[in-house]
Amino acid sequence: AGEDDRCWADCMDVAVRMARRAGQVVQEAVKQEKRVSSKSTPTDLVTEADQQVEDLIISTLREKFPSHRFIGEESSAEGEECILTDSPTWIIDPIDGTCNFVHSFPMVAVSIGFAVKKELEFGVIYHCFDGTLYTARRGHGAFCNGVRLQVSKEKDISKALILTEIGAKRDPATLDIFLGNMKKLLSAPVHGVRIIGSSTLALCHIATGAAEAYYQFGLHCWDIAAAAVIIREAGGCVIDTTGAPLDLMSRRVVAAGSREMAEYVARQLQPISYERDDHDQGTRP
Ligand code: 2AM
Ligand code: CA
Ligand code: CA
Ligand code: CA
Repeated sequence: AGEDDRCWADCMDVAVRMARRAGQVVQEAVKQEKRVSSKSTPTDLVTEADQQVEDLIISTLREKFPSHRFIGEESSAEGEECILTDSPTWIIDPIDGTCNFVHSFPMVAVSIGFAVKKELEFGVIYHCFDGTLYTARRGHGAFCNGVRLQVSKEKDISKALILTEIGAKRDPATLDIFLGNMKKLLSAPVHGVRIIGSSTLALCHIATGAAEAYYQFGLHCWDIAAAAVIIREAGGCVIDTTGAPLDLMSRRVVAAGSREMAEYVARQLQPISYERDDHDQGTRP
């Protein structure tokens, strides 16, 4: 166990260097002209930079750790497996906040999570615009630029700042549920609701205590893997919107400073249904 611990610590050092390097590439790419196209829906954007940065991260890590597995947003889009096995697995979002990136709106991050035996071991998130680095390793605390993080202790929903994100689905029925959920919370009444356009940075704000709770439907394992470790190590709670333990592939999450706050928010939400990410799990070794 001690040997593994040292091994994952070394991997995390590599992840930190990788996130910084990738983040600098993103920062440069923001100033260049962007080649934008769409994926599943017209509002589901992707740029050449998304693919380039993911290729850089995965090729560099694969060379260092040839036996490890890699799940990345843009490789998964090409039909590569998005299945978590017991093997050491890197879970990568090369550009979180692609729409922000396209608009040069300064909320864009590189997110690198790492799981072994399906348990998250560490997470690294780099804010590409201001260079803030969020890190955590299981059992070793969460940090922002080296300073220890602690979640908000606020238990009263009427004093909460809530964060969420808008998914790519914009059909009327989905929007009705989205707005209904927001109405429910706004009339709680919470202090406020914010949508910043980056799931990973929003989750980092739960870890720092800048906001009390976060919820989202439709997100993927690369949006949550790194951040989940950071929030938990900052003393927070990350669960499924059903109240069950977090399932990285469920496309649902609630995070909060406390379990009570997370469960309260979860109870207010009507779910938006998305297909699981590991739809073919069980059919492969
Ligand atoms: P991305 O920029 O890496 O695609 C706002 O769109 C936030 O939600 C971003 O962090 C975005 O990640 C993430 N997101 C992407 N696809 C989504 C989806 N289908 N549903 C919900 N959130 C999604
Ligand atoms: Ca995307
Ligand atoms: Ca993302
Ligand atoms: Ca992305």
